[in-house]
Amino acid sequence: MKLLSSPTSPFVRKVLIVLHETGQLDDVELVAVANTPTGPDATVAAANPVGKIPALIRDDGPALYDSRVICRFLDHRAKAGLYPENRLWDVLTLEATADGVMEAALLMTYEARLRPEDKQFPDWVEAQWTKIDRSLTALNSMWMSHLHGRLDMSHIAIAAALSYVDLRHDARNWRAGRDALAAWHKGFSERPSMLATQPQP
Ligand SMILES: N[C@@H](CCC(=O)N[C@@H](CS)C(=O)NCC(=O)O)C(=O)O
Repeated sequence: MKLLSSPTSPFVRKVLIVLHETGQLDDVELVAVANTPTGPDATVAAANPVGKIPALIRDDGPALYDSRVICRFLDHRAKAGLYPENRLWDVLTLEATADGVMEAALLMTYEARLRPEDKQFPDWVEAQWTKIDRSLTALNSMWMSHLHGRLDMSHIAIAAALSYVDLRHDARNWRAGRDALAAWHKGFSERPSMLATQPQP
């Protein structure tokens, strides 16, 4: 299989962490692409009509896309149990929260990097940050016992999201007032799967 990827995409990192954690790294060739909304990559568009990475090109079926679909497919393939039946709705909701954080953080990055300076809209950027802020507060206040439980997909997604906020929006200091989440992230970041997938900007 081929994974259309980029070294700093948090959505790609989710998939890479899953590949490491489930022992499937050797089954996938990474194909690096440069793909943005204003500079789309033709290979990506051919695999995923929505034009986003990650996309997983398989030998025996159509390409899979959206990190949530790919992660679930890889979990199923390895029978890894990252989506445990008895906690499924919590896991999926937390994965959606992590993806929402990544999406808002990525839109902030695009606004600063891709939109001409005279067209940038600070209120809109702040509105994206509000989504992240609220989500991290919810994780810190409601979900720490889940995060300290047995590894599941939500842990991986949340770790990838927090690390992306560190990479692009470090100045926002998300750890302030969120000691529990910060300590969890520090511990999780020491996993071999996290160390091996650190972004190389
Ligand atoms: N919901 C998608 C989001 C993927 C995404 O936004 N990927 C970014 C790179 S980090 C991308 O390819 N953006 C190009 C675009 O928006 O056109 C997923 O989970 O895979």
